[in-house]
Amino acid sequence: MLSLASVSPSASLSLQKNFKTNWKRGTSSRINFLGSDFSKTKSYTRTSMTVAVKVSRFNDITMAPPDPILGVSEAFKADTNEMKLNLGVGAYRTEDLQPYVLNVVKKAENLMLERGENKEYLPIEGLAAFNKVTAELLLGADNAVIQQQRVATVQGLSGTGSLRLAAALIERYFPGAKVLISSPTWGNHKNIFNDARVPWSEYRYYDPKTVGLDFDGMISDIKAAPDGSFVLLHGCAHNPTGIDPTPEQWEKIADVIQEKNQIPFFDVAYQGFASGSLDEDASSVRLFAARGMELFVAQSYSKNLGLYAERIGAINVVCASSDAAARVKSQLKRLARPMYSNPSIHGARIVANVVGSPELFNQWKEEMEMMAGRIKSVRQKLYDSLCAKDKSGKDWSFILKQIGMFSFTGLSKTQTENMTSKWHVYMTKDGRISLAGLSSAKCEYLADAIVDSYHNVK
Ligand code: KET
Repeated sequence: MLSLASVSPSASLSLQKNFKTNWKRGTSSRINFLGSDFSKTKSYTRTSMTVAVKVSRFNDITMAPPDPILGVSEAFKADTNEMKLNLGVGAYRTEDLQPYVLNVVKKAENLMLERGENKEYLPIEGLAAFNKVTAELLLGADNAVIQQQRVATVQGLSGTGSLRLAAALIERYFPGAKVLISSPTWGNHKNIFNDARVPWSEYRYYDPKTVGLDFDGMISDIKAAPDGSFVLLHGCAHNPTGIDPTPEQWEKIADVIQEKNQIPFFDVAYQGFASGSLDEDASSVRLFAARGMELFVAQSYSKNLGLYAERIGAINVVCASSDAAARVKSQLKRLARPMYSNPSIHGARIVANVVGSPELFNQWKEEMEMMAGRIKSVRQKLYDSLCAKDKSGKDWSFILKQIGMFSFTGLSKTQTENMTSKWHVYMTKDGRISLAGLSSAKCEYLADAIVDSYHNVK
């Protein structure tokens, strides 16, 4: 048996080469390396370890780029400048720029501890009490689709996991069907459909000239898409633009989707955060459901209950009959089982306790209004600071028209780079800033950074 430890350095290099080449060709060289059983070599010394590491089977795996949103938080952490500001990820911070755990969440957790609840597996579809209240919160408890048991609700791994599960269902049961997504949209939408191998294309949404909705472009792109396509819509507080259709525009969007026999697919990640009202923010979804349309709705409790790390959300499929809903649910479960088996329980219990108890529910609404209110107040203050500092006559009022957690500043990629390299303001390269990560005290500083980047960087 040949001992690798006895091979000279130059020979070991050529051995590595052979090893790599052979492996690529798919021969059985891993086991019969130069006639010896590599994995069983007894004199496996430090030299042989080095050889083994240098011929990594992962050599062809290239370094992935940082995530455009979550990668910003990583870069922020590494910055030691004391003026640094993280406006990248959409996560609520207090006026002291600290993460915030809602009081109702703490109360719900205390209740759970008092009850001494166990940690048994959940069913594949998740916690029944959660699934009930989440569909009711979205659609309204008295909605006919709920009364008639026409909604298939499955607890998902927050908004992302719920979108991904629905994408898997589309891939399996609507092969070749296209998903239309807004241009621009939340960065992860494209990843989700790409990974699920669901083809997608974009519809016009944002008009940089008016800094508003390109409604005509949106309608004509949806009309031009194949019948039977899925149309991904942000239920409220469109990310990243902060621009939502008006109720009249929603009606027209529904008309076109209905005419084209398309299936609306709502992403509801900010219910309560756009207007401060849970019902108002669900009105787009309810409008479509009231027309008797079949639709998908992915929900997230990351933002409105601050449960980011609990990964709690749901996928709801509103169907034409209770029978269809039962079948869809069974297939969602079938898709979930080999992916992650069943979801986690902690966040589901929190939501079930908060939404299911009138007392906690009312307290939640108050806390949500407080969070939405703080964001509105920094939005106003940022606008005031920009108007005071920028003497060029530029109209910054679009900031006040946008809703939700974000402001879409219109800053270009190079301007956002200046925001970070010179001002230590971390934001996504599409020009989005999360106002939920801004304090009143930092508004002037941010306004200075924006005015400088906007006027002095091309
Ligand atoms: N949809 C939209 C529109 C969205 O902005 C997010 C998160 C999600 C779904 C999913 O969130 P989840 O935590 O999986 O329930 N957006 C923020 C965080 C992220 O990118 O993951 C963001 O845009 O900053």
